[in-house]
Parts: sequence; structure tokens; C-alpha cells
Amino acid sequence: MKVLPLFSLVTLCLLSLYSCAEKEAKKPQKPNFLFIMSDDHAYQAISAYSDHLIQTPNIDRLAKEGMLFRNASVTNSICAPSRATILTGKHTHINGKIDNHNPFDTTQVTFPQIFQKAGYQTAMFGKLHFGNNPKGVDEFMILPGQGHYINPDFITQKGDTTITGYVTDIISDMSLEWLDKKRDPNKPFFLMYLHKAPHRPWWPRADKFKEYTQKTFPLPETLFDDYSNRGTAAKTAEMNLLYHMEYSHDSKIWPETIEDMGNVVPVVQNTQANIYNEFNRANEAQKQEYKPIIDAINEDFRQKWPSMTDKEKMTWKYQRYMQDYLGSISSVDDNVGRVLDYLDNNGLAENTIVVYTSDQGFYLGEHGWFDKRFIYDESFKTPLLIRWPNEIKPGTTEEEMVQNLDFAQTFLEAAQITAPEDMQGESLMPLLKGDSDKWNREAVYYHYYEYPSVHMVKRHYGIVTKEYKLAHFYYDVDEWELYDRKKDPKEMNNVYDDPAYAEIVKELKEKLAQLRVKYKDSKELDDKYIEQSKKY
Ligand code: SGN
Ligand code: CA
Repeated sequence: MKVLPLFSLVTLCLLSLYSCAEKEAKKPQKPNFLFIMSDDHAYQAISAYSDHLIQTPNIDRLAKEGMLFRNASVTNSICAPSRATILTGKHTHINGKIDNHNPFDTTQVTFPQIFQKAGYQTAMFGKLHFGNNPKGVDEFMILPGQGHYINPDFITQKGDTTITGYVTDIISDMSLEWLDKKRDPNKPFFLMYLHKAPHRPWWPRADKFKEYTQKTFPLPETLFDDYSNRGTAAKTAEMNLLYHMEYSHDSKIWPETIEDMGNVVPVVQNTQANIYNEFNRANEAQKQEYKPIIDAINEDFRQKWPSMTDKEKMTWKYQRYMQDYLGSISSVDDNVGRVLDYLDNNGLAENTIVVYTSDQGFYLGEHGWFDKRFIYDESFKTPLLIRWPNEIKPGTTEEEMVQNLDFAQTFLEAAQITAPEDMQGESLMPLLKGDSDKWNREAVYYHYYEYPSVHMVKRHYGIVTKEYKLAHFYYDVDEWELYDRKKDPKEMNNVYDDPAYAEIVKELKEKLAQLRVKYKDSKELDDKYIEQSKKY
């Protein structure tokens, strides 16, 4: 047998290795997805947007290494409807999940089902709050309803379970364990990593609680808003820090302290809950960590409250609120860091699209409010950061108006899967790739329904353009509001009746009517949902 000279053997080996590697490189590789969504995370509390309240270095990495959307919004600023819109790629009035109470028709197609069929591995951990278990997900562990911060319960495919610890850490541990131990490395994945934090009643982990109760935060300019120059809806909403934020449930005052102090006013108690709802979930060791911090808050309250003016009370409540809200976010940020590090350390960062968003925005004392629901900016807009190495130019800021309605089609296009014809959004791919000429959206549509209900924000729909916002409040009022977004970015002046804006009103009303036709919404549907809501 003729022996090949050593060098030709080496050349042959190298050649075959090369062609193998070349084939590997040419094989179209599907991207993985890590979809991170928090509950009620205001963009004002992400330092990539503004660092006046908190530093979120880990979430910010996605902006530094990817794209930050400054005008991302939701179509209906409330939990379950936002999730339904994300999952179906359809507006609320089409998918039927108009509020947190009306049911979702589970025969509808949700995007994880499409990914699963296309060969993706799919998993979901955390808060879904949708009324149903997810479909199209290989493995899930979800919180029942709103879920709890301390020693939370989970619904899993193997039955219900309670896990000791702090919810944000636990959801992250589950996601990391799935990535590390359960995932098949030969298949692309779609992981939904969904935080409960920073939803009311804002319980940070004990160490963060200790740290954040030492901090004070700058007051928003509109904290003492009296809602003059606004409509009835703003005046009658029950989300004011002074009047509707609850001492025990929210500000962590023991009911015993309140009883001792006699009549602590003003507040309208609109939940049945108090501090013990969450505190009593803690085991003895955990209670020992929380109790001294809560006692110190109570001592401060006892001493200062009786002699405070209403403005001082408002400020005290604002600081307490921010301490708990931002303390909860700090854990979200740390844990996002853990998961991003995992991607880095396991060679997954390059081919994984990472999305960070919230189910809606939130008021952090702007207009004197907490909660969401309104078409006004703080609740209408939502954070959105997307990292996709080699596709998105690092450090890009996008000003175009995009919505949670667009997510499903974006993900499907990125995975080269055809989206169903009846989805109503638009893929963000041209924006992600820097092709903004191919993007020509001029306005977005909004419709909120959950009324009468907690926080009493009236039903309204509207149109938002870069310059203006026109909204119609209906059901037990018939009022219009117009805001000049450029001249009045804090939305303090409803100029609907100002003759100077008569032409704009006319134009926007026409455009709004066109949008309602385009998205197949109508007066008939408004009425149908009013009727239907009486049942739920
Ligand atoms: C609960 C909260 C409300 C909140 C809704 C909806 N009260 O009812 O403040 O607006 O959830 O939130 S609480 O006392 O139970 O915390 S959503 O994010 O699920 O839409
Ligand atoms: Ca929410």
C-alpha cells in the first residue's frame, strides 16, 4: 500500500475540516430568543432611559449593545390585555381579552405555538397572568394570577408547588436551570422569562428593602397635580398617592400602628389587603429579616405623620413608594445580569435576540399617581430594549412609534417563520436593521376598557402621533381630550376646546376613524364589550 506523505495527509484533514466548518457557517442558523418582561416596570426606572431614580446597569447593557426604543407603547395599558396582544399580535377588541376579567378564547393561535411547530424549544417561567395556562410551551412554571413575592406558589405541568425564597431570584433560577440542564443545544430556543416585580404591593428582597429604605428620591414635577385643565377621567381616577395609596398594604404600616394612632386620614381603602397578606407568607427567619425594617418605617410614620401637612404626607408616601418599587427593580436588574452572563459564558450571546420590556408603563408619582391604564405617556409608553449582535448596531436609539402589537410578527420574521395573515402589527425588522425608510407608521391606536373597576379609570380610545394625542372617554361620560405632545410633554393641558387647535382636532378625528376601520374596531364592538363586561 502506497503511504501518503505526511504533509498531504495533514492537508487532506485540514481540507475536510475546512469544508465541514464552511458548511456549518453556511447552514442558516435560527436565532434563539430570550424574551424578558417585567410587570409594571416604568421606563422612568431604567437608567438607559433616565438615571434620576435608579441605576440599572444590566438592563442598560441591552441598550449599549443593541437598540433602545424611546417611543414604544402598548395598545391597552393593563396586564392581561397586554399579554394577550403580545401573544396573538392582535388588538384587544379582536383577541377579546379586553381587561383582566373577561376571558380569553383559548382556541386562538398564540405565537409560541407557531414557534413550537417550527421546531423551536419553548419555555416560560414567571408571571403570565392571563387566566389560562400557556399553549405552545414545552415547559412552564407560572405564578397563579398576580403571584406573591415571598415563598411564591407556582403552577407547573407536574402540579402546583410552593418554592421558598424571593420571587425574582426564583424565576431567574428556573430560567437558568432550563437553559443549562433542560435545553437541547441542537435546537433553537424561545425562552419567556417573566418577572412579577415590580407589581404592587412592591416587596423588595429583605437586603434591598434595608438598602432602599435609606434612600430619598427626587420628586416628579407633577406630583401635586390638581387635574385642572384635564377631563373628568383624570379627576375621578383612584390612583392618587395621598388619597388612594394604602397605609398598610402599600406603605407597610402595621394595622396595629394605625389603630394606635387613631384616625389616619386621608385614604380610600380600595383593596381588602393589608401588610400581613405578604408578610405572613414569610417563615420565621425571613420575618426576622423584614420586621426591624418595617418597625423602623412604622416608628418614622408614628412620629412624623400627625404634624404633617397634606403636601408633606404626599411626599412621605412618595418616598415610601419609591423605596419599595425601586428596591424591587434592583433585584430584577441583578438577575437580568445573571442571565446575560450565562449567555456570554456559554457562547449563546451572539445568536440570541434578547428583548427587555414591561407589560405596560407605570406612574411613579407623575400627576400624583401610581398604577397605569391611561393613554397618557407614563402608562401608554413601555420600555423596550432589543439586543441582536451582528444585526442591530450597538448603542442605537429608535424614536419611531412601535407597539407590543408588533412583537409577534417581529419575532416570527427574525426566525424566518411566516406570520399568520390576520396579525395586526408590523415586524420591527426594518428598524432593527437600520432600514427606517421601509417604516412609515404615522399613528398608533389605543383602547382601554376596564371600567368600572379598581382605580376607576374610564373607558377610552385614542390616536397618538408624534405631535398629538387625541382621546375619547366614553361609557358614563362623552369627553374628548387633545394634548400637544411637543409643547406640553407632561400632558397638563387638554387643548381640545382651544380654537387654535380646531383644524388639528378635525384632522385627527378623521385619522382616528380610519384607524378604527383599519384595525376593525367600532362603536358596535364598544357596546358589545360594555354588555359583556356586566358578566365578569
Ligand atoms: C391589583 C392591584 C391593582 C392593579 C391591578 C391590575 N391591587 O388589583 O393596583 O391595578 O392588580 O394590575 S393589589 O392590591 O392587588 O396589588 S395588573 O398588572 O395585573 O394589570
Ligand atoms: Ca402589569
